[in-house]
Amino acid sequence: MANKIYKKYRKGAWKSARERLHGFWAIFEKEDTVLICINADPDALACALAIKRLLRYRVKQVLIAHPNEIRRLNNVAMVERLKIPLERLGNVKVQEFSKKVIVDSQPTHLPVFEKIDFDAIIDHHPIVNGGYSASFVDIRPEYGSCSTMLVEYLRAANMKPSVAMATALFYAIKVDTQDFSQRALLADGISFRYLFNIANRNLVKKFELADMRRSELKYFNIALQNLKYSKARLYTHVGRVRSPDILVNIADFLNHVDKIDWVFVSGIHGERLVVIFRCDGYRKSAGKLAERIFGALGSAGGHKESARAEVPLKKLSLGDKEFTTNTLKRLATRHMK
Ligand SMILES: [Mn+2]
Repeated sequence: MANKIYKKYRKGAWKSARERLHGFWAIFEKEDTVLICINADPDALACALAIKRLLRYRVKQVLIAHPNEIRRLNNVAMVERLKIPLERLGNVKVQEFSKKVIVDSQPTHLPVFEKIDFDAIIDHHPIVNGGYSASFVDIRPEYGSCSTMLVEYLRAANMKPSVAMATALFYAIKVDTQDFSQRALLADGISFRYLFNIANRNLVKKFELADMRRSELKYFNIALQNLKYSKARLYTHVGRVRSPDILVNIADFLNHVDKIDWVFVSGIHGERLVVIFRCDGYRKSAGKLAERIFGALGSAGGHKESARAEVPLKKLSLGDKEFTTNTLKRLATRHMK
């Protein structure tokens, strides 16, 4: 029986979400131990939770594994606050699992995935070179998020997501569609609306906000101490930083100040000077200015309202002079009226 269904569905010609769901279920047996492989980002994490839910009571065991270290603080916040059970793929004996599923990714995306013989692939990325031999393949590249696809599976199965799962799926759709400013289908909107009433949106806000370490607050002190104001422009050099991301946080913070046209924040990371640019993007282009100032020395560019430059320190020919906020100001204004 199971075999018959499996054959019927393996071609991928499903008439409805229900048929697709049954096609997916048909490849599993009660004794199966299932490994779900993800490249851990919010969408993949949410999808893995949803698949785990779909397979509850249908298989013996489900484990979610990821090869990448989760570094992004927003994603760490999501995993910790939702208590998402995860294993590092390197610590898992892949061969001991009777079924392997990959979600929000494809076997060709990572060398570690290429070595695994997957039974099911569910994804929304463009098909790289097709022809996967998995029993069940559901790839819909037009979807804004893979979580939208999984919401369709859950609804077809009449499984209402828990608050935690709904929160994960809701956040995933927000992230992958960049709050619906990126490619998205009506289907993404429908899933989003469905989750809206179930998800904890305060928690979602917390995931979105959590992008700084407590140990990095000291850089704000330095930035404010070194802050220089002139002609509706703010300049500050923060000195050596552990991660250049904090310079972005500081620039975004200073960009909240009223009547400021430009914000310039610099810092040193490794052997490089990193400069973050902010402006209103109206009749100005941060990207172009960054290029004019630093284009010849290193990498520089961005958008109208935000830009970034990274320059090897030795290219700045500072001699034994230290880089300061005044140096930053001089460099910036050299190319401004
Ligand atoms: Mn995705």
